[in-house]
Amino acid sequence: MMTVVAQGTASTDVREALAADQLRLVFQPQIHLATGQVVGFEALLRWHHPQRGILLPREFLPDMERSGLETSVTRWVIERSVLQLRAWEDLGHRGLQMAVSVFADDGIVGYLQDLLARHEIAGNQIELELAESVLTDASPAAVQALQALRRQGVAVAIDDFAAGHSNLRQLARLPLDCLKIDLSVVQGVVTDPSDAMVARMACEIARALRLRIVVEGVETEGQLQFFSDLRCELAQGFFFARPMEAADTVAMLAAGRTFAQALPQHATGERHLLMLDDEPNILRSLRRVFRGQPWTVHIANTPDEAFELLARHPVGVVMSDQRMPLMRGTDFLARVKRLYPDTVRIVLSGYTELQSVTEAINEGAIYKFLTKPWNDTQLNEEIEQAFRQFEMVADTRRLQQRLRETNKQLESRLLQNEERLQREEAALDVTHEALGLVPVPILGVDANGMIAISNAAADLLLGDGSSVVGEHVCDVLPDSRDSRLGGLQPGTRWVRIAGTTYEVRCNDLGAASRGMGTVVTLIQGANT
Ligand code: G
Ligand code: MN
Repeated sequence: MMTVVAQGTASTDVREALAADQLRLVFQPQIHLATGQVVGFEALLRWHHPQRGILLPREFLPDMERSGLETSVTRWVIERSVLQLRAWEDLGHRGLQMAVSVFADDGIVGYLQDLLARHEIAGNQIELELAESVLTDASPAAVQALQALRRQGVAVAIDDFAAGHSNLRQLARLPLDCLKIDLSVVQGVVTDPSDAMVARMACEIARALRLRIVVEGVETEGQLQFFSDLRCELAQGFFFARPMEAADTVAMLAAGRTFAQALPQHATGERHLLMLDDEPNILRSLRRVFRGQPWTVHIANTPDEAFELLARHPVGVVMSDQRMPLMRGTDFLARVKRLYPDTVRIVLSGYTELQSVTEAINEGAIYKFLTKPWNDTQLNEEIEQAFRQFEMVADTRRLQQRLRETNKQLESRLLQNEERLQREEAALDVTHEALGLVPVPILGVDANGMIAISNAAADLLLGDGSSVVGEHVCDVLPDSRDSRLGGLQPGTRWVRIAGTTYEVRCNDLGAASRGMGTVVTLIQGANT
């Protein structure tokens, strides 16, 4: 039977895409932020539709789900990914990882395991990315399937984190290795204080759950700096590279696997001043004023430009015009305060509307309100003072941080000491008890001849059963046959007690311990 497709209508049946071999994978590199190394790629699915052009997954996902083809497509993606890893290996690019978004939640375990074995790819070269909803709705069987894969080294990532519907209770129980922060959050971090806060919280959650963080959709150096500062492990996005065809990945890998030169480098102790004004000639003349000053000047014409610069450089002082078409200076600075609370913020304006100035000052958003036209020398002095203010706060913060660290170290050392004391106390108790059980009378005598320790046998023999601790050794031991015992010189002598002769052995302590004094042992002897 022939299917008649009306002219102009385009099929959205993914079955056809599979049958006519119209699906393709493109690959976006993932970069290790500490080193700039390309550690692997995310495989992204595209449908080369004969009429509609290249379609993104989100454009055909609903159709795919409706026709129940998630499993077939997921298998196709997994197979192509493993084959691509094999191709890279064969070209000498070893140990690369492939992140694969999967739609189906189970049933792929055996399939993947078989592919890995057949193409000799290690489990730890595959990372499965699952949407939050897929993971949190996962059946116990699906969770077990994931665990089986993880035992083989396959990593499991939660995709688009912080923009879905996170069930934190459940998230904490899932078998996960990695958390991908959603692109929409990433793109807001340098301009939107609430996105910045969400990103920080997502990182905290990942740390608490011991998950690696992958930042996706990094487009600017500022965004990258933000996440580097948070010590995120991996990043991907247009800033580094767009998703590319397999052939282009090979060219890129052959040229070297590093993006180190693209990573931001921060030197501390430098002074950075940011100025925002909608009038380019004001910015130009301010630049002239600051020529020769020991600070780097960054200029921005719009708030967005300013936020990007703020994210890229360790700016200490921010100076803004008040009346601008996109945003009032005081509103801009209020936002800067929420993103970078330690910056020192100044308004430079020819326009002094009392209300906005008062508000900004009362909210703590600004440090000084300066007026145009300005006096060059005075302005330079104001900026110098502002930097000193910034550095003072930074120093205080550093000191507080160091204090907190020192306190933490002290606390742990105290804890260690306490544990050691407890152990020693326990050991001492045992020694005491053991001494008590020895059937030979033993005394511990201090340097003055006072008895400090006695065991049960000694008490029985010398004190009629009651403790002789505190007595003088000469009062409880009769004189020896040949000399008084008082001196307790090391050596052996003999005494008679209740008709029995005892050999008195005196040993000075301190050879093998920090003990002081003498141990006196009475050994029943035949010598008379
Ligand atoms: O499903 P997932 O969240 O992995 O989809 C990522 C999508 O985002 C891909 O289609 C990819 O092409 C796209 N993408 C990757 N990097 C960037 C980026 O830096 N900016 C934008 N806007 N999109 C990106
Ligand atoms: Mn994603």
